[in-house]
Amino acid sequence: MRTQVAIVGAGPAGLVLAHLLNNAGVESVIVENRSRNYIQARLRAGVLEQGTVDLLRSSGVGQRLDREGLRHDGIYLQWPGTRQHLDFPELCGRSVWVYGQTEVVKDLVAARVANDLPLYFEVSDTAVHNIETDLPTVTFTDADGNAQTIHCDVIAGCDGSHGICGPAIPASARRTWARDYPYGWLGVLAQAPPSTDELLYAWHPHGFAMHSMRSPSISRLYLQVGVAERLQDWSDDRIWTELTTRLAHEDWELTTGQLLDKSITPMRSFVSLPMRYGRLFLAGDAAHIVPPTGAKGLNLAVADAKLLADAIIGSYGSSGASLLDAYQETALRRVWRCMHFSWWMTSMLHTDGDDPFARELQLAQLRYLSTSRAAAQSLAENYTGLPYGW
Ligand code: RFL
Ligand code: PHB
Repeated sequence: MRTQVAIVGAGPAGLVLAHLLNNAGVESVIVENRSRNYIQARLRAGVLEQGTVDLLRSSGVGQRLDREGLRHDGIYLQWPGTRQHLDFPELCGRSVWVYGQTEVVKDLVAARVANDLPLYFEVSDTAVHNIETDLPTVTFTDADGNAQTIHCDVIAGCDGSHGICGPAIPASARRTWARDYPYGWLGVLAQAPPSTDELLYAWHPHGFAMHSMRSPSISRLYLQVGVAERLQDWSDDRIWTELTTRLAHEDWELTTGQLLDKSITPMRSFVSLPMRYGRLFLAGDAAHIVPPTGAKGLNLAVADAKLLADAIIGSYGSSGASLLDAYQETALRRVWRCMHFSWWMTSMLHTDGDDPFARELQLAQLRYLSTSRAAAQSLAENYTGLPYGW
């Protein structure tokens, strides 16, 4: 088959890119190796920046987000004895929305299917070819076992951190930057009304804990655990006891409930360049990963997709190749800002061994955030997301 843009991966990056291209009349084909049910159920991020929400709305997929998304005007930072609220609209004029990544994916897939646009699920053997030429192709085996070839102008590698597009760039042309953390997050989804009106990030001598939510009846909670921890060693009772201890605050109670899902995610900061090699462009987790503490992974994937969509649309119009040529440099400004913010939030909130010096620095930083408007403002503008074009 022939299309203008072949997109590998139907995560937020690939789906947003395809949606924006379609709005501008640019054709694309998406190939995804998982099933529709799988990608619509995979539990991941939960916080949308103001810019992500504005983009989804203005591009025509914001109706359910408007109905069901929960606007949040701040977060709580907590450490023993103190629960500090940061008021985002007051600090920086912006907010965030709690609306699960699964919901964003469902809305974008529904829009694509409703318009009868090509989206192949359950493909295998995806490979990219001739990326250094003007005639790149993507080959794959479709769900019925038929070998397929897509001829295109541009390949968008939106296939996440375990995809095939990044590794298709010759190793001699690649450079990576990485930081692995000696801990991960044990995440649970609970049938329990949220016990807090805002997301709560808590420093505790036992390790970080956080209280988030998905709806008025479903809570999402996380515990810092060691990298080697195994899920089978965490009974539901042990999880609730530890959450209750780490999130404890005077005159406040954590509502417990049935656990609907449990998982452990390792934490990593990672950048792999180039984001462009010939006619192959990488977007989202395919090029960079952040630890979840700053709630940036999904938003960064959407920001890349927006930038790449504008560049590809421009390449068919009067601006020619200039935006495509600028893509990596423009994207990287936001990527490294988010790398720093996510690393900083992570380092401030997670305990790392029993280092008393590190612990006092973390508490000094938290106290500073609660007393200095300048410090709080910096957190607020990064958390709610810098405007596009920044
Ligand atoms: P995605 O969402 O991983 O989508 C990539 C898609 O590509 C498909 N794919 C292929 N398709 C065809 N052929 C191949 N060879 C393919 N290889 C892969 C995959 O099946 C998938 O559908 O990347 P994208 O679009 O860049 O979006 C990025 C976000 O998903 C990611 O940054 C965040 O979800 C990160 N993240 C979290 N971020 C937060 O802000 N808060 C969180 O709580 C949070 N939890 C998480 C996370 C990421 C996780 N991963 C990647 C393991 C929890 C997990 C488990
Ligand atoms: C979530 O709701 O899953 C969530 C929220 C904020 C984060 C990370 C995850 O920083």
